[in-house]
Amino acid sequence: AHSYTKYNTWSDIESWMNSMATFNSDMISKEVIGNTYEGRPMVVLKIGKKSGSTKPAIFMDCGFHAREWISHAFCQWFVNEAVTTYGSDSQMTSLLDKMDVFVLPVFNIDGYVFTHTNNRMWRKTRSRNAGSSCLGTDPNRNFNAGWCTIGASTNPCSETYCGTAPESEIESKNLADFIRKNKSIIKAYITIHSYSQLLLFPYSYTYELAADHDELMAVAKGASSALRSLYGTVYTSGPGAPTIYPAAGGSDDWAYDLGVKYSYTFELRDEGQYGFLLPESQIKPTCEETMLAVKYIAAHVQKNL
Ligand code: 0X9
Ligand code: ZN
Ligand code: ZN
Repeated sequence: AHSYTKYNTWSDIESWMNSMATFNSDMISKEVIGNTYEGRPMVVLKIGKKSGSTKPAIFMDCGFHAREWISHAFCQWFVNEAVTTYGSDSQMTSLLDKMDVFVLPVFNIDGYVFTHTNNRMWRKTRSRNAGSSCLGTDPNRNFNAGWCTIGASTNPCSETYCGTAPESEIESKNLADFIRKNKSIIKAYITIHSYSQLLLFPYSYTYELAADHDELMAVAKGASSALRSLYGTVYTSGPGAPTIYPAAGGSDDWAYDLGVKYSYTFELRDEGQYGFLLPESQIKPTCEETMLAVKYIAAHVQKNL
């Protein structure tokens, strides 16, 4: 059964999405943006007060990398917080009155299923690679942003294999198509990973500073201090290349170069004590503190519409 303080299976997340959409039909609608390699539906939940006209939106995804289970947990937490605090929390109410939030709770569904059934430490997708017995591509090396020029591998057996071309993975193509289609309304792109306690923004494919560097840094620092205010968890903010490592083909850089100015990658708890195996007892505190950072970014985006 589904629980916000557990790491849920794909099947429990799928039923949860259906019941969330059914029981909150005034706030949530479901859209399948395509299927994964193994044929599972990639569901986006659109959360917001229904309005007559098209609203500006924030896009957030979780579960790019299969083993980063706290990421998947956060998207579920966010959706629940949105619907349960709408009407009582003034910031959430204003946000969902004026904007929509698109949430893709699990991007790499095939990989996530594999981490439950076969290998808890799987990272990549599960697609076949021609001429190799190794499976999968790193979806965060598969976007059209300096694709495969740095911090990525052309070896299908590598954990950072960039694929045969940008968007060679159907999951990347489905996401990129959805964002391109909604480009005029999407004002922010947030992608949730773990671990290392970082709040990253472009660029990762180059050491050059983004045109909006100063604003992106100021918002990241504000979001990090909001996060820290709850339990003292310390985050480092900065552009990807110098802050974590240079790595091309990421969805954050791609979204930014497409024109989505507020593009952020979260690396959630912890700093390596448990790493990807973060205990379930840390789901609640991690999600509560991360909510403050995401809401900080959202408030800034909303203020600058
Ligand atoms: O390497 C990644 O894809 C991310 N770190 S993780 O440990 N979750 O794998 C960092 C992504 C930063 N952004 C880009 N490289 N574009
Ligand atoms: Zn990751
Ligand atoms: Zn809460």
